[in-house]
Amino acid sequence: MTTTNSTDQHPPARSEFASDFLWGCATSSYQIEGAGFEDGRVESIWDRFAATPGKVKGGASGAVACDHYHRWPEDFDIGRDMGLNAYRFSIAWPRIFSEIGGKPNTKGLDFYSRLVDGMLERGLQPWATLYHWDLPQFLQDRGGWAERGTVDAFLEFTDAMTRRLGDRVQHWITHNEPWCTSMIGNWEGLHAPGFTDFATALQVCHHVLLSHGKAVPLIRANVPDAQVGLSLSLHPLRAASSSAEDEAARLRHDGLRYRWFLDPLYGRGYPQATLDIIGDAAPAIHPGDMDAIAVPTDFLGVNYYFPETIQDAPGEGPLSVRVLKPQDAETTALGWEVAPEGLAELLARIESDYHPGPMYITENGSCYDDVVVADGSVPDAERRAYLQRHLAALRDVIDGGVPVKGYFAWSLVDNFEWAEGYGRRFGLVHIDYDTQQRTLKDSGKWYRSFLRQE
Ligand code: IFM
Repeated sequence: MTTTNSTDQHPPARSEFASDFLWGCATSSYQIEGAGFEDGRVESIWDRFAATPGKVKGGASGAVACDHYHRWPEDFDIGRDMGLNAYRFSIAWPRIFSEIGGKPNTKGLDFYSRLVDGMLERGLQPWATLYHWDLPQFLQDRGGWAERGTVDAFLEFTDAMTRRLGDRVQHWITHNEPWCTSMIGNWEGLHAPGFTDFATALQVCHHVLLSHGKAVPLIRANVPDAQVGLSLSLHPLRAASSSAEDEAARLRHDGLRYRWFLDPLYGRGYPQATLDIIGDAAPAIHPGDMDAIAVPTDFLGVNYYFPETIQDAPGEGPLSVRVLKPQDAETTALGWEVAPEGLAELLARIESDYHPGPMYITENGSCYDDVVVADGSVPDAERRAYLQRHLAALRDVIDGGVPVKGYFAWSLVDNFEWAEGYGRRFGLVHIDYDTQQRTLKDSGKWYRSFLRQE
């Protein structure tokens, strides 16, 4: 297998990808839906976190967001007109269950049923994500993902959703970015529920992976011809220098950031070198858990944004590593390095390490400070270039033999960017949060002309 670096020389064309390649955009419930407490939706951990002073920039929350709950027909029309043939969305668990052991909320089920019909009517293949971070607060109140019982609650939720939508939705993603659920939310404390305890984060991570493993057979039982996987956020990792210390630091970080997820999913258990480092912080694992986690899946979802550079930092955190900010590199408005070749490098590595079968880019995108200018357009040339260059890198790595079958741009619309609030825009469509007006950005126009081969 070879990867080339023609990314910047040879712009991508749709005709260079397989005719059945999936072209989508991705979103998530809390980030776009709004309708915070409508039709029986209960509080999520993100409502609670956002209401806690100092946690989210500008005191923002997802209570209104893009009002997608009411405006989805307009959003799906935009997606159809862009030429998408797939759409990735997530389901808000707090719309479906309001108490432990309760009955699923009919209004919540009906909403997602209408949403799926709306996608199908517009030629958008629905890709449903079951968990994109909006855990019901009542489950957090009894320990959240750190509690093993939340795995059972997730299976109840999975059962309700797959029974209701499984006649029309074949593609299911159990979890979006378990790293963020566990580590950012429970170790770094930057996301809900906002804890800063490493051992808790590792226990959360184990339960999230376990819930994935146990959900897969359930989804298969409820959904004819189900295609099931999960989406990991991954980075190619670079050592800060050629010193032995930095290379060793890179390997330690790799053990937690990459192999901690992929090794168990592909039947190798948690990496022993990482277990040796984390010692007593290791999660409680019951007999059979690792076999459950290693259940075969139909695809792997890869979310790629940027590479990470790792430096040896004795005594810093449990791993003695520091993730450096990019130096002298092109970055987005969030300070994330722009590195299309990193996408190719990452995919080639996953393929060679695990042979996971079909892979889908379930998120890739960039944040810039977009404005609507006098003529009503949104000239986001940097995002357009980001998209073009990443698609060129994707084409090259596929040509080199890596089986990627689809691409979902993050995101269809600007949205609630978690702790960053609404100041950070990732959409191909601009949202004016005062008027809820949607405006296709230049990047979205480019994606449209690419997809329609104009
Ligand atoms: O907005 C997020 C998304 O919810 C998960 N992946 C990364 C995106 C950009 O930060």
